[in-house]
Amino acid sequence: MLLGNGGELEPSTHRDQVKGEPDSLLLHRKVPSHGRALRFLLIGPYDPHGGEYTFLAPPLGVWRLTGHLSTRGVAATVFDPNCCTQPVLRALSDTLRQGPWDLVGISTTAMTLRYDLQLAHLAKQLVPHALLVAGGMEATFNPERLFSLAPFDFMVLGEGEKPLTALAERLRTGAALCEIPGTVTRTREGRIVRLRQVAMTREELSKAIATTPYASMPYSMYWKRLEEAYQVGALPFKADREAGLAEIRSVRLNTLNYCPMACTFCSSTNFLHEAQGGVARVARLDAEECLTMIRRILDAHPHTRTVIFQDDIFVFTQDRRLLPLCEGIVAAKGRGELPVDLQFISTNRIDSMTPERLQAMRRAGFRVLGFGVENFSRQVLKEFNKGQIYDHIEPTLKEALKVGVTPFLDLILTSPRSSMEDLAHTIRQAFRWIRAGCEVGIYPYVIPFSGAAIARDPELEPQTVYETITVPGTAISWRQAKKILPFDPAVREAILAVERQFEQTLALLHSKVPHLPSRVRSLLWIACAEPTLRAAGQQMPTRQSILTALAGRLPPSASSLASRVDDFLDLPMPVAVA
Ligand code: B12
Ligand code: SF4
Repeated sequence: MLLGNGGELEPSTHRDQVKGEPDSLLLHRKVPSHGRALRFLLIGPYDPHGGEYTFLAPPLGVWRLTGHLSTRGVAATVFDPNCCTQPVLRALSDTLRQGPWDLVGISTTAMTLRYDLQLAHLAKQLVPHALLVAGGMEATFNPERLFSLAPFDFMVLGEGEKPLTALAERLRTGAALCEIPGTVTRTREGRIVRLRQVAMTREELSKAIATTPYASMPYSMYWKRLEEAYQVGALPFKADREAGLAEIRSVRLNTLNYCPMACTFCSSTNFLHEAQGGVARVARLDAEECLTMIRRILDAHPHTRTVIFQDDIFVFTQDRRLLPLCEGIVAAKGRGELPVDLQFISTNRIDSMTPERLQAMRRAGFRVLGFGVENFSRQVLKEFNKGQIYDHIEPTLKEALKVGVTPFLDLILTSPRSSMEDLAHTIRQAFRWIRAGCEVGIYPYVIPFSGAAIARDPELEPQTVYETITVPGTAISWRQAKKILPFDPAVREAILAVERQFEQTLALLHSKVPHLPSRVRSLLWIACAEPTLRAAGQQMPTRQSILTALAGRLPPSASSLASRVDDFLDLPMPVAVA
């Protein structure tokens, strides 16, 4: 190991070594636990750039697994690479040396994969006798690739609770480590064997969520770091400081197993289907169970200001849970069981919102409601398999703003078949709704995550841009799909130009402002899109109105930067329109 020497990994030769493995008998011999309690180390997805682009939080998936495993007599520990007090590789090495470990589990997502694999290689080097297991998104959708990139013994498909319990039982009894539903193994001949598992039932899910060890999760460490990074204490107005704290002091609660809406760009909608090899049943907590979990979170973290419901969609069109839950929250606040100013955030189907539901949510303390609007063009929404939401966007946003809830809209500016009009319309609408009081998060194009329908569409192959990804500290690399660009060459050029300008200008702002919330970033997207789209003959809001809105949302110390944005944009020459 070269840890003392820049923290790099030795070039790995393990890929060749594991080629003939894992044979169930070899695995079986690998981990004698000698009658002591089994020890599993579970590592969350590793995002060294986190915090700037995402709101960091403890990795809920692996924490839930440790809670579940502890009810099965396994001493499971979380290693959270995003919350280390020393360099990550050193911190992990120290933890690995505090073994013995019987199993090291790595959680994977597409965007964090290179770093997740870096940690996997390190684990194999330092604790070669522990079983090395991958779980999460990439392990489920792409086990072949993962076996070829790192010396894993097993992949887990979908929910980790049952497969890890089965592995623990076999390790404890010395039984062969084979034929475990929900795992993928590689035979001696290199053949990949998938054994599907049925998704957890409602009762199983409810028990798993109930075991989440909130009291052990280091939320306060995350809050402290975020408060420092965002310089909340230095904000001049109390209202801004309070808003900053409400945003930061949040705890995440997951009450649903998956969202069945099947948007074409979404991978998580297919996660449990992939694991099961068929359509999985939707399962979620009922209102009473949600309230119990909220009380438990507040007991564990009394300074919590906001509970974020982590579910992909929190409110269904046919929803019998929402109103009783909101009433239950109001009553619990009234009885003093929950702080009166406790707030909530959730992500919802925009077509499931009614004035009655919005009012009930407002009364209960829902402050921000996320809506996956994605795009304001009906055609693009149809392409995303989301056409049914189109007619609900305008009335729901108006109603939400009227009752005093802030809608947060996620937007993808272009689809593969977007026209210039679609793009311009979405920019205009984004600006309109930001000015009306909505928050907006903007992505320029579709990222083809493994598992998403759009990533498997052969027609889109020519539009897909790949990049070569390398596992840091190794020579191991692969080609990963990075973006799907529009077919129309003019739209493609436009969105790439806008993206370039956004990145340049963002770098300027970042040098002056520690934290740029999504409302600033989205206005920056609009400021960068306006000249390009105007040059393409599209109607746009005036430059001045965009820059004024941007200046109004930058912190006072940086508001003068807005007028300098133009200096940093490589503005195109206007095109004469006949
Ligand atoms: C909440 C969330 C976040 C939050 C908080 C994440 C956190 N720290 O908990 C924030 C905003 C910080 C976030 C950030 C990012 N996220 Co995110 N996020 C989610 C979301 C909506 C829910 C995740 C969740 O908590 N699920 C509930 C828990 C209980 O389930 P779970 O994590 O899946 O874990 C279970 C199984 O997967 C499995 N499992 C997981 N890990 C392991 C490990 C082992 C060893 C085993 C055996 C099993 C196992 O067992 C667990 C229990 O059953 C998902 C969508 C989704 N529905 O999954 C996207 C999602 C996971 N995120 C995604 C992405 C891309 C990111 C970012 C990379 C974005 C970015 N550009 O920065 C970052 C990565 C940051 C990081 N360090 O992890 C993508 C991943 C795409 C993909 N196919 O890989 C998803 C699927 C959303 C999407 N479709 O685009 N995210
Ligand atoms: S609504 Fe959201 S979570 Fe559900 S399928 Fe669409 S993008 Fe995925």
